[in-house]
Amino acid sequence: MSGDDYKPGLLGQIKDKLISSKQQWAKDGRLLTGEAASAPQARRLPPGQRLVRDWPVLDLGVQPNILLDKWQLSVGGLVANPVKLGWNDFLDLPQTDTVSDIHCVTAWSRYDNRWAGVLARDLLKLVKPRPEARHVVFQSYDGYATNVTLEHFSAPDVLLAHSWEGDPLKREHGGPVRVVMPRWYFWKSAKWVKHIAFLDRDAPGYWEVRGYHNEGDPWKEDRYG
Ligand SMILES: Nc1nc2c(c(=O)[nH]1)N[C@H]1C(S)=C(S)[C@@H](COP(=O)(O)O)O[C@H]1N2
Ligand SMILES: [Mo]
Repeated sequence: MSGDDYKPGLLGQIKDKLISSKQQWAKDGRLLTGEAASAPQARRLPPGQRLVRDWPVLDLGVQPNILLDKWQLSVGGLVANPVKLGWNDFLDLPQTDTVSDIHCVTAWSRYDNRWAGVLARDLLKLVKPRPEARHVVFQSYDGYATNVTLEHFSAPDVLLAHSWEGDPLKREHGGPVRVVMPRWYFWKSAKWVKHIAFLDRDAPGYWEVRGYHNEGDPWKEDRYG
C-alpha cells in the first residue's frame, strides 16, 4: 500500500479519537479520587479543586492594620524559652525562601507562591518545646485562631512569611506576618499572626469549632467534620 492514498476507515478514525481522549483523561487524572494520595506526584491539583491565577482574599471582615514598630509575635505555653519578638528580632532570625501551592477549602488552588520568612523549624530551635507539648494554636490580631499538631507544625515547609513574590506581604493577605502551612487547606495558615501557643491538649480554632475538619488534608478532602 502506498502511503499517499492510505486513509483510516471509519472505524480507525473513531478509535483514534477514543485513544487520544483516554490519553488526555490519564494525563488529567480523570476519575481518580483523593485515595490515590499514595502517589501524589502523579497529579498536582487535589480532588475537587480548580486552579486560579489571581489570589482571592478571605477573612472575617476585619483586616487589622499593624504598624511594624507596634508589631509583636509572642511564642509561649509549653516551651523552655518563651519569646516576644519585635520586627527587628524577627528579621534577625534565619531567613528562608520557599515555593508552595495554596489549596483553599472553598475549592481554589494557586500554584507556585514564592514566600520569604522564618521556618517553623527555626522558631522551634529558638523556643524549644517541652516534651509534653503536642499541639500548637495560632492566634491572630483579628481574633482568628486555628490549631495544628506540633508534628504538623514541625514539617520542613512550614513558614512564618513576611514576603510574597519578593514584596512585603500585603495587609489583606495577612501582613506583616502570616503562617504558611502548604500541606493543609489554607484556613490553617493564620494571617496577622500574633501569638503561637504550645499545648499538651488540642484546642480547635475558629473554623474547627464551626464544622471544618480538625486537620484539613487536601489530598484526603478533609474539608468538613
Ligand atoms: N487571621 C486570619 N487568618 C486567616 C483567616 C482569617 O479570617 N483570619 N482566614 C483563613 C482562610 S479560611 C483562608 S482561605 C486564608 C485566606 O488567605 P488569603 O486571604 O491570603 O487568600 O486565610 C486563613 N487565615
Ligand atoms: Mo478558606
